[in-house]
Amino acid sequence: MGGDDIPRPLFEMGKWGFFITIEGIEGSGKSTLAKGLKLYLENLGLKVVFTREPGGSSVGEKIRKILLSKEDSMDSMTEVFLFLAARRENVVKNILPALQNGIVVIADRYTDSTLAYQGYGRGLPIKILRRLNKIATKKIYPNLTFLIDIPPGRGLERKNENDFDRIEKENLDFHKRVREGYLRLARIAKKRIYVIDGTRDPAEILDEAKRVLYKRLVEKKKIKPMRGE
Ligand code: Z5A
Repeated sequence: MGGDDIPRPLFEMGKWGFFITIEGIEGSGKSTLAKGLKLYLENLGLKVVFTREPGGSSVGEKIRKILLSKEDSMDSMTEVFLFLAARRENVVKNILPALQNGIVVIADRYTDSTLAYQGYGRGLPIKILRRLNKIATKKIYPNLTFLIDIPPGRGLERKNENDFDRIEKENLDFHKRVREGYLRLARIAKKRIYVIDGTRDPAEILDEAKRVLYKRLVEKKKIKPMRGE
């Protein structure tokens, strides 16, 4: 039978929400897309929690300052543990409670960032990083991930060189490995990770993401589709 004139949220308290992550290299447009999707979902009548990593919680934001500080160098494994500590706190304090209350969570970066940057970028073993991600997240994985793909030079050009953080300051080869790593992850998790060409206009990127998200929410019975769909 047909639905209503507008898509209707079917989220309920006590039912699992929907978890969206946005990934990509620096300056790829993650925050821009996150803002657009949040507004879109709220206009559909859904409750949305936005979070970012590293950060998202009070402890996480303090860890973020340490991680991105230009002053300190850091052992690669120290870096992993700090990203994971921030993630754990974000899962426990924000992500899990929201999902348990039937809320949509949008995270600007999550587990794939660790695999792409610390795994493919720094060369740490992917298998170990996957295991550590599993522990840090209580096995809370995204329902849908948007990977915004752009060439590394393009992303860095969009930012002011003087503001580059510790990781942005890495050489171009590092950023190329991260991009390739992301694309490899997308080939492995085809169903979850949707790759978007990030070299286009932000409005076009948002439209494509909205179409994909809408379809997925209908499939997962999180919204009742419009009449005739
Ligand atoms: N990191 C890690 O190594 N391991 C981990 O596990 C995690 C993270 C979680 C912090 O990330 C660093 O931590 C990051 C990875 C590492 N390091 N690096 N390098 P972050 O997310 O805080 O910082 P970022 O990756 O550099 O993201 P950003 O600066 O927030 O960029 P963005 O969100 O992708 O882009 P934006 O802010 O939406 O847009 C940037 C600019 O481009 C802005 O002026 C926009 O107006 C413009 N823009 C956006 N879209 C477009 C399009 N389509 N065309 C033209 N211009 C655009």
